[in-house]
Amino acid sequence: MKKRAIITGITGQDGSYLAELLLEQGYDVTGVIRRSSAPNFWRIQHLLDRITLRPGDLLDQLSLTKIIQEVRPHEFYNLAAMSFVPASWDQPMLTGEFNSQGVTRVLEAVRQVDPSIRIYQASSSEMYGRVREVPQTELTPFYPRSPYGVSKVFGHYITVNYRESYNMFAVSGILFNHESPRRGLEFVTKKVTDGVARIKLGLADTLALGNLDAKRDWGFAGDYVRAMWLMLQQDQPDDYVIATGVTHTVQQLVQEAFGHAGLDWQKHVKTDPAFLRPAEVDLLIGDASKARTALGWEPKVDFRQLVAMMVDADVARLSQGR
Ligand code: NAP
Ligand code: F7E
Repeated sequence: MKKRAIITGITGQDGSYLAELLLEQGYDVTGVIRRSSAPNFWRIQHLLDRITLRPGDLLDQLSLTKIIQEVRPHEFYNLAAMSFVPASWDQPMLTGEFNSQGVTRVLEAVRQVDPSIRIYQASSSEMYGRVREVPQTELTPFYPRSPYGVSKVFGHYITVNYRESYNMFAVSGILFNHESPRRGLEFVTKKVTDGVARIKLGLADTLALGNLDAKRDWGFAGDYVRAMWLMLQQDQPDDYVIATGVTHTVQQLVQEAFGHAGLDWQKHVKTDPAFLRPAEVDLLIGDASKARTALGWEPKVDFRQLVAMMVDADVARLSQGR
């Protein structure tokens, strides 16, 4: 019998890679999409003949219950969220509705239809915020620094709580920043690699950025969705940190990306206070030892390969006028 999975956030970066992985594993994949006035399928265009899309929204409990009743999945991956940290200061209430109560709605819908369905919740290294420990593990206390981080802490603990209250197989992956050519344009990696490609092709001359000193543990999204799937294949539900264990500053990212294209970053990069945040997360570096040991997971793409992959993809895309 084919396994069935539901993915919320299938139109996003991670949803698209996870759908590919589950199809390769022989799953029937259903994606939850929210209504929009125009299709937003550029990341899953190549999968549309192999997946099923159903309308639903994290704000609408009934839509979630209906999809779960009709699909009766074995696994439910909750990847949908308001995921851009700066936007969470502009819309803190909506961020909480999506990222906090949205998770409760998912858990409650699963519990009511069939509590044996396995659930993955997309937790985040942003929960560590002003870090209490270096590197960060599953046991490091949280100290979020944005409404986004705060909302994800709620999502994390409500998942733990449903596991402990109702004996559900509900797990949280605490994933550090992961990127790819499918990353949204506003995130710093993609903004930099897109900017490099534009400058290389003579389409732009400068790139404006915010804090160049922030440090992030950047990995490849394709590697990280494998960890999500592995977490749901275990005998016991548990939470895991997923990270490379290597950190770089935004400036090192910039140097690497411009260097890969044969450009001098100092001639093109400007800083603009408009991109600074009200409160910053200065340093993230994860210790994924537990996932390496228990899941047999390890990242395959390192920082240099990731940056090269993203710059090359953006140069190719923009060269074709897309
Ligand atoms: P993304 O590219 O921004 O995708 C977010 C997805 O959520 C999109 O498909 C979006 O749909 C959907 N969505 C947003 N609000 C929704 C709602 N109310 N109802 C239904 N769907 C909704 O994010 P990502 O990078 O793939 O991240 C996936 C998840 O992992 C998110 O929960 C994020 O917070 C978390 N996370 C990401 C990282 C990272 O570095 N990428 C690290 C840790 C945790 P539309 O296409 O309609 O907007
Ligand atoms: O910022 C600095 C910025 O927006 C990274 C989300 O997927 O990962 C992501 O959150 C760093 C920050 O990602 C610019 O101040 C400098 O220190 O790419 P980002 P993020 O905020 O770390 C976590 C794990 C998630 O869970 C989130 O969903 O880069 N930075 N200059 C800049 N950032 C942006 N966006 N734009 C700049 O111009």
